[in-house]
Amino acid sequence: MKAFAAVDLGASSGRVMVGRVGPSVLELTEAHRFGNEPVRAGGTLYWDILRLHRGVLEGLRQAGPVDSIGIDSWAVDYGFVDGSGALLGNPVHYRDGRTDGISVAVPDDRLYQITGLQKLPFNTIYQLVAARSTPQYAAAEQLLLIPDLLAYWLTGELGAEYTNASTTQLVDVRTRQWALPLIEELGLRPSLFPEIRQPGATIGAFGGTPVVAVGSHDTASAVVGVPAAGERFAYISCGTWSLVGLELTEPVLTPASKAANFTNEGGVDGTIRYLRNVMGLWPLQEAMREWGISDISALLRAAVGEPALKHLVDLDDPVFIPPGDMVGRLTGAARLPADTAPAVVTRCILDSLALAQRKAVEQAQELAGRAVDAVHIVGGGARNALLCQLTADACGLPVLAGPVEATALGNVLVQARAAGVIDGDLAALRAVLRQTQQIVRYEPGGDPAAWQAAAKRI
Ligand code: LRH
Repeated sequence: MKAFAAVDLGASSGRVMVGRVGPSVLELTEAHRFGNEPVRAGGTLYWDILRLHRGVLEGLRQAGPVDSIGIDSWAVDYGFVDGSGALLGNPVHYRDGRTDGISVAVPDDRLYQITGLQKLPFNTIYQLVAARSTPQYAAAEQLLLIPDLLAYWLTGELGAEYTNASTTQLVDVRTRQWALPLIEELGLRPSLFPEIRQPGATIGAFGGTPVVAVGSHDTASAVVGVPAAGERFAYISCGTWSLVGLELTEPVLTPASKAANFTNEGGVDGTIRYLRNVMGLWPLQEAMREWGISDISALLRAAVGEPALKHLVDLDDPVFIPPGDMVGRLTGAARLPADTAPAVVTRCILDSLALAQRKAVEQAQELAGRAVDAVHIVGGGARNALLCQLTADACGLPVLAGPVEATALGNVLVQARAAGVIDGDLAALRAVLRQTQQIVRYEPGGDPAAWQAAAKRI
């Protein structure tokens, strides 16, 4: 048996998990959990990066001796370091408004052909164009994405892990390297971008323990953690976001794929994560914060009793991206009074989310030319029985829910393979998940015609 520390940073909390792996064994325990609260200062929304670093150090201390350490976090955000390796300023949160209205000189079609990425206003490319004329940018030597920055602080080694680098919209989807001509064309300095490393590579050491690159984009690790057999499956990595799509071997770069805003993110083992960002549980999390409700179980029990598909909103609308007054935006979009009961708003969010997930599952199959037999839901959303059942009903497909900790498990599995404890491809890693993790099956039910009609309303 070997033990691996998985540092997993999410939008609202960070955790250090310890995964113990041996023949037919995969167990996860939480060593330490710490808050991740963005801070607004001088009108900008920042991540509290030093608090996160401290949480990582404390978590690794509590984890005790391990055979290696792997780090994953949300995508697209970065810090700059100068020539002496000092961090220049605090990393800015992707939900900050600095990219509002930012456009780049390269036409969208060409950007899609080069990078395969969906257009999201907060992609690193737009953040960099917004930052290009600042003194901080002028002083920067290297750009480090969040997991790479934390790994740098642990090991002193600079680099860019591939799966997360792919989310910047500055990596060539074919060569899997930085798209240097594009970077130059945008007036950005190619020297800012460190060498790309692949999941499984050793980055360096922290106090004698190897730090290993994993799928450092949390969604890449979550997709490794999908316990699917075969390839006829769709996945939904459901947390703050719902990342809905397929695992492919080649990107889909057709005009229809671009029009549907599907992305071709880089996955572990050279796979393509062909998916779309659906708004996920963020609107509900924000609404609960505003209502001062922390007990989601009671809220969901009340929402189950509300009439189905009565109030719907288009969760693909970017109006829901920034924080603040979520209830106002939701009730406004659903044409409900601002003081509508939380159970009604919750039902509206979950019906709308199930519908948005259905649309993405259908479009992914059509655009990639691959039919699926089941939808896997992993991440925190797998715990939400109402959402899982609604998704099964909306898609007309069985939903296989779990593991909740797919991201940390995917992180651990890649480390375990690098350490030689497990052998084989992603299918082999997933077979270990099926043997060891609890998965709940939801059969499709409900009224297909009602979902069909609802899909036309938004
Ligand atoms: C989920 C996630 C997602 C990105 C977003 C910025 O945590 O990494 O895949 O699009 O955060």
